[in-house]
Amino acid sequence: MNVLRFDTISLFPQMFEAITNFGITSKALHKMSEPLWQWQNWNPRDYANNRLGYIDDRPYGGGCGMIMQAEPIEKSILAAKQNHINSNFAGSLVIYLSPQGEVLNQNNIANLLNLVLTKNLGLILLCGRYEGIDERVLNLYVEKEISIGDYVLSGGELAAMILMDAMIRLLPKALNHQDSAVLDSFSEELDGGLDFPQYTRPEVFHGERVPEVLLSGNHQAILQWRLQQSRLRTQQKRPDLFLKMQTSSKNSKNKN
Ligand code: 9D3
Repeated sequence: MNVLRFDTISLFPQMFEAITNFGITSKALHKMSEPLWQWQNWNPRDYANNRLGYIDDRPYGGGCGMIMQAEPIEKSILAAKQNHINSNFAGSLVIYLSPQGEVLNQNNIANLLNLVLTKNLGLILLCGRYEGIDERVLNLYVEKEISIGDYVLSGGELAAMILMDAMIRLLPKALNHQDSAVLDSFSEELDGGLDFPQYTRPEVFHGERVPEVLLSGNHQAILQWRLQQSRLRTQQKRPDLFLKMQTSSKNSKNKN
């Protein structure tokens, strides 16, 4: 199987230590005989057209804040693309993390993972800072625009890391227990619903007992209870999700 390859374009590569140095994403990078994913950053500052390393300038038409210039971004993208070719990838997919993008969900994350692995593409994740990036370089190179939700961040790095983390943990060998991802929140097995409640020792905590069915050893009953809890919790905590679950299960019934 092809390796999952990320090339970020960022002024702050150290931020990515949050996923390269901690948890299962770190393990999948370092503690494997073969890394499950690869990461390299390309810093626009290294492609500045001045000795001081400035890569931003004031917006035409006025306004507050600064805009990232087209040329250092272009050079970074082209360097990442060349690197993909040299590393025997079939090509690249350039994604711009931006509030104008399609909002991430478990579905489009899994689809994106499937796309890059089957087509053997390297992902280029363009992370903006300041008030944004010169539109002309975006028009030339960006193939997909992704947002992580309707709120304002100070840059694209955290959004890129969220996308990367969510993709990496879907790799078959990334989780300790291979089937952990199967019963995830939003997974097909839970009908796209939320997680069921979980318990570990002790059996009694502040007078509250672990639900009896979980101690029964009846795996059929346990699975049924968990699916029922998942539905109940989704209905109570995320009525918007619950409505979508209803319509999508009706649709799949109609198709069959
Ligand atoms: C809405 C504010 N914009 C108009 C003045 C300027 C702006 C500021 C900061 C635009 C983008 C950003 C930084 N945000 C991201 O890079 C970003 C983001 C986000 O802010 N919300 C949700 N998803 C994403 S993905 C990248």
